[in-house]
Amino acid sequence: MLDDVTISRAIIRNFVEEFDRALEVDVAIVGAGPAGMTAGYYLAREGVRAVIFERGLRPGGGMPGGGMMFNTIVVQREAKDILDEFGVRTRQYEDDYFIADAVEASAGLCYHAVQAGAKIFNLISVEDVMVREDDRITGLVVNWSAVELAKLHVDPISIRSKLVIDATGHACEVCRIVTSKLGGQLRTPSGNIMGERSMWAEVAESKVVDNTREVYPGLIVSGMAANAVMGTHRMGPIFGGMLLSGKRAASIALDLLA
Ligand code: 48F
Repeated sequence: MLDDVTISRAIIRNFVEEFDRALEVDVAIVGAGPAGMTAGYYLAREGVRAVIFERGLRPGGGMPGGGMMFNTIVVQREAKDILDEFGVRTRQYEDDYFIADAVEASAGLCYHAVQAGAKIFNLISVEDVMVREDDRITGLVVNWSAVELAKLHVDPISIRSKLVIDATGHACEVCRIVTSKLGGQLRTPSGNIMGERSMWAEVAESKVVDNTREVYPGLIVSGMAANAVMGTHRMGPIFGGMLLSGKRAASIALDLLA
């Protein structure tokens, strides 16, 4: 016999338990795109308490859309090992170019990140950060995306974390909060968000890993957000840089936590 209220209670109780655990974590990641999910996987695999907040319903960010809705992605040779590790099948297209199904790749990243222990909370938007006296970022301020979309006047709640990773893609939303609300100086040449430049895959893909760094005390930037913050080009539907950047963000976080 199935009782409708038991189903409801199972969902509510489990969610509340998991959300309660997420209130204090080691690393809070903003954005469940390829960079955020890769970072979450490599952190959780090392036993780090990592949580990912995603505004949208479905994790994946820009990956399932491939290039202009042709749902194939391209990765370069250096990043193929990461897709292998996630069990995502690739096919060599030409020398350094490998292709994968965009939906399989998104699902693979998501599945392995969650299985490794990186809890993804979808439908939650990060609207602010938490800071203390020295302006160090000490967590996030979150609300339901539905509240944000409906522009309801409902206060958010706070998440404490030792580190935050901004993996919000082109919008680099957490870094924007730092510059607009804290008047903070980011570790960029101008101290501000430099702004992304037009498409140039070759440069963008190699720079995105270098650009992945702690840009403010307690805040690491990863993925397309790293290029937007550092004033580097965009790269379009080649995703190797996102994976390599996510892995690099995890490694920076592990060093900072040590
Ligand atoms: O945009 P997204 O896929 O970022 P990424 O991991 O990868 C970039 C590529 O998709 C593509 C590219 C590569 O060739 O240029 O654009 O760097 O994923 C970012 C995720 O963050 C979520 C957003 O919904 C998306 O799924 N996001 C953005 N802002 C917030 C957020 C926020 N304030 N709170 C919660 N989630």
